[in-house]
Amino acid sequence: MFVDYTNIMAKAGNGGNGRVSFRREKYVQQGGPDGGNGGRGGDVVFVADGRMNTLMDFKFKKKFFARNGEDGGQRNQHGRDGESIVIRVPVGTLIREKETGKIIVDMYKDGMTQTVLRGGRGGKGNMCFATPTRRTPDFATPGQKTTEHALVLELKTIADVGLVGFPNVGKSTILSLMSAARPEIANYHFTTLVPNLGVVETDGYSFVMADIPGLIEGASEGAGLGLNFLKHVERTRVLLHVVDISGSEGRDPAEDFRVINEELRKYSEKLSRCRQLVVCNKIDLCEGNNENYQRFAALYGNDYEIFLTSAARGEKDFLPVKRRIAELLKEMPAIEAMASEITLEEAEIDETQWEVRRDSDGVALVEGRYIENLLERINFDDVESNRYFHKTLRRLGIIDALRRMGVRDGDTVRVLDVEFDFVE
Ligand SMILES: Nc1nc2c(ncn2[C@@H]2O[C@H](COP(=O)(O)OP(=O)(O)OP(=O)(O)O)[C@@H](O)[C@H]2O)c(=O)[nH]1
Ligand SMILES: [Mg+2]
Repeated sequence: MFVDYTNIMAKAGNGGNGRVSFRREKYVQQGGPDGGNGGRGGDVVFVADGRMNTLMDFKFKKKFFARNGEDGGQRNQHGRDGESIVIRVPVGTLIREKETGKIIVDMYKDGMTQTVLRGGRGGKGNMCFATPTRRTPDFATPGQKTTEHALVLELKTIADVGLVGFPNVGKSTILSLMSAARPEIANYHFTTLVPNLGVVETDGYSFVMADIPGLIEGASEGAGLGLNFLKHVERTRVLLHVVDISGSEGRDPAEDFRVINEELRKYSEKLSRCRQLVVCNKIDLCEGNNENYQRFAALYGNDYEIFLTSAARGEKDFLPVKRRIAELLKEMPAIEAMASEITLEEAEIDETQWEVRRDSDGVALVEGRYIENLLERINFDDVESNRYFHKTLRRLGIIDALRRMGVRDGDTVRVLDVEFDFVE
């Protein structure tokens, strides 16, 4: 069973509560406050794992809760942080918020790690609130409580090259000759029922190739296995379109080629515009009669690069195919991640929790709980992160508010302890 779409429930850990406590020692009448802070809750972290190729495991395990932070203790003991939960998914898994369907993150790179839900902050113990004038604070703050989130996991395989074609034309055989993958190969239709991936190496360059179940006419209306699997080659940069040039099953290879392209077009504009190389396979079955091939080449030779191959004769015919693909890929832009459309934040922090003002020196300040929380998540050395930060300021209306306050291009703005130049 192949699973490429499923729901799960995830929850980061609650922050532990801060503690109220006072020192009790022999002979000490009134000890000072010694209530410790609560620990942070664990995060929910996703990792893209190149060895996985299905979301099957998630059919059985649905709940992924990180551990809560411990409450603060007496004698200045801080609560322990809750353990994070790490969820491994296949490369190419999109993680969406179920409620809105929006993409949280595209786990598009092997080894990529992404925190999707942050553990709640620990509360502060009363020892934090002692001041010269307030020696016995009898309060502490609670840990931040987190909520459960319904997430959708959707696998859209990432591969550089996708094999497409009718059933039984030799796609899986070709994958097995070009890579170390060992997909099932057999002389009947729909041998391949799930996408297979293989790493192809040539002259020190390597790329990933995906083999999917065969397509037939009407696939876009659900014939055969339908178009369900095309999403697993939708993100490829090159399609390797395989035809049985011998017509060994009584079909016309030129017509096969047209039909498959028509189905690709019906599925998606993007897929139909994808660079295609054509492999005319099973030439060994033509027994010296090249008529099919000549007709095919006459029809499509101007628009496509065509390779004549026999997978029955081993990998020999596929060495030039490998090399050509590598050449093409080297010149193409890398596969791009799908943009994140939403980040999940714990509800307790409210987007209205910010304010702008000027300090006594006239420097513009941005403050508030939302901003503190935002800053915790920003890495200013990272361009992406920086951009997100500025976008968020704009989205919340902070940029407008600063402008209304008279801040102009180039003025310094201080956000907590970070300073930056205002740009409209
Ligand atoms: N004679 C000959 N047989 C081939 C060649 N390539 C593949 N075959 C045979 O054709 C049959 C189908 O090969 P597969 O690689 O399973 O074909 P597929 O396109 O993956 O088929 P599906 O998974 O059903 O879509 C197998 O019996 C292969 O051994 C070839 O070049 N010449
Ligand atoms: Mg196959």
